[in-house]
Amino acid sequence: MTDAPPHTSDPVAATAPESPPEATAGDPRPHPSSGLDALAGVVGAACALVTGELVHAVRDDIPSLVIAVAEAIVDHTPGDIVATSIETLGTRQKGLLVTGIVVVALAIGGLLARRGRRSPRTVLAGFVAFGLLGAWAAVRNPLSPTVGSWVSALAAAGVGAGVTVGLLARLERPTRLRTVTESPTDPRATRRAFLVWSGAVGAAAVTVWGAARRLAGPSAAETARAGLTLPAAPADTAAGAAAVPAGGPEGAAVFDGTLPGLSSFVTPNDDFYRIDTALVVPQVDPADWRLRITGMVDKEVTYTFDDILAMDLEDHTVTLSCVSNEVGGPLVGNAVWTGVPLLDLLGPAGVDPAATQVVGRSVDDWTAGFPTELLGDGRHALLAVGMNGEPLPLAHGFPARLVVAGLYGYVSAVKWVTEIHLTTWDAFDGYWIPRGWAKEGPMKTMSRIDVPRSGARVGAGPIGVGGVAWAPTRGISAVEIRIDDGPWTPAEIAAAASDETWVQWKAFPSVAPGDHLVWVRAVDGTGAVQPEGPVPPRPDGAEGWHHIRLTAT
Ligand SMILES: Nc1nc2c(c(=O)[nH]1)N[C@H]1C(S)=C(S)[C@@H](COP(=O)(O)O)O[C@H]1N2
Ligand SMILES: [Mo]
Repeated sequence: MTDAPPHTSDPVAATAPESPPEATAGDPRPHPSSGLDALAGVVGAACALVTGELVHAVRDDIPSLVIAVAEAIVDHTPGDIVATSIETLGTRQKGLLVTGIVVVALAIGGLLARRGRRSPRTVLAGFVAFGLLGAWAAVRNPLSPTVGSWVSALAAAGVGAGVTVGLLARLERPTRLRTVTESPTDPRATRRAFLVWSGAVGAAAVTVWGAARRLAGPSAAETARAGLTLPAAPADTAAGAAAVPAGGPEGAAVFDGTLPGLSSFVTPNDDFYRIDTALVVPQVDPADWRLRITGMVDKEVTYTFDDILAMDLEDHTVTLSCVSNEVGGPLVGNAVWTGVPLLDLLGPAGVDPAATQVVGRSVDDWTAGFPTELLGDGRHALLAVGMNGEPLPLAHGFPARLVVAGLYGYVSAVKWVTEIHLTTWDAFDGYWIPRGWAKEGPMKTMSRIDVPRSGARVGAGPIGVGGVAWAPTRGISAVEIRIDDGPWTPAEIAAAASDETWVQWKAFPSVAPGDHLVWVRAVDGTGAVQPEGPVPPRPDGAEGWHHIRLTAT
């Protein structure tokens, strides 16, 4: 088109044959770019981020810079602003955070390039600042090697600055990439060459990124887990234990399969809720894993994973719930945990009787603490290595985690645990405490309707209603349902395996045609009726009677 002779019928070419399309009248020699220099920085920043990913793919203990920055943001976000949203960060929100960081990084690259058009030093300084931030974020992670993190971050900064400066130079320099009719200094030719270069480098970055992701392969932790068979724990290992052979706990007539939509007694691992602050699941190779018992003890003791497997393992069914679970919410599950009682691990260390708090710390430096006295009250408190007959899934704490019956996860259930620290109640606050959550986290009595789903249409007459109810470690003595403002009537409850697990319940009330609300409430083992609430999850757990809406026709 630009080669078209002046007599062409193309009106644009005829009137402004030498002007780039966006040039305005009276701008005889437009600057070859305005937005274009920003593109150099965007591509440069992309190359910097990809460098970080590539290093991470080759050495998986050196964190991805994007993930490291995201984790730093999560940790430094003031608890009273977004505490709940962080604790309940789903995979989607984690993805959004990472995407946000990438977009901001690319935008900053663009701004840097615009500023640094005439001064490569500004670009370099900007990228170095970027690199320092990345390095700081990466070395914060106790799992990552300091030197490696620094090298990765500075390499990324160097690549980013180099690419940006190199591309900017394409905008200034006469080009050889031109068509015959263009002069070497023709701004259009320069611009075209710049775009070609930027596109090529950008595409290369994306390709390398894809390759880096494939290069990563399974981690040492995944490989180790796949090759691991847990020694079998003897069935029903302790008084009151709920060992669950296939089909259900001994003596417990579970309602599995009797009412479609009802939660199974044991929650399959793949369906078990997951909550943690980790943006990528920590990959802990059991060969390198250690559990240290520290603090107010006669002597520090360190266990290897093999030490743990050689001890007497026990199976206990324990219901775990997140303090952030709303009334009727999904952040609760029931699993058979295989592990070693905490008391067995603490014994050889000799706990100072003045210690009043047990603090668990994870490889990613997350902490939770609970009163030492709970270890002696008969509840099961385990270092768990197995979940429902398998090694712990990576997302649920492989190779080992804590499980303490009757406590919300945020004060007890440390995943990827690596240290148990004995201290006093006042000397230390776990991760969520300064972020606005209660220091003590006993689980409240709660019940949930699983079926029918709220909004369901059912036939008038008798209908099946069912769900689960839990109050570890008090147990559930009754579950009652109510239609609209009618009387509370008892539901059938499955025989409880122990007071530490949820129970399934079901009822077959008759409903008249029309819209109805169905309510549930539980009575715990002490006879206390579940409070009506409603109380929000923060600071110490939701309260309230769950209800659903249905239409009978
Ligand atoms: N290392 C680590 N452990 C953690 C957390 C965490 O953020 N990091 N979150 C806790 C919280 S708030 C809950 S509710 C439980 C959830 O355990 P799950 O993901 O296996 O269901 O893990 C606990 N253990
Ligand atoms: Mo939680």
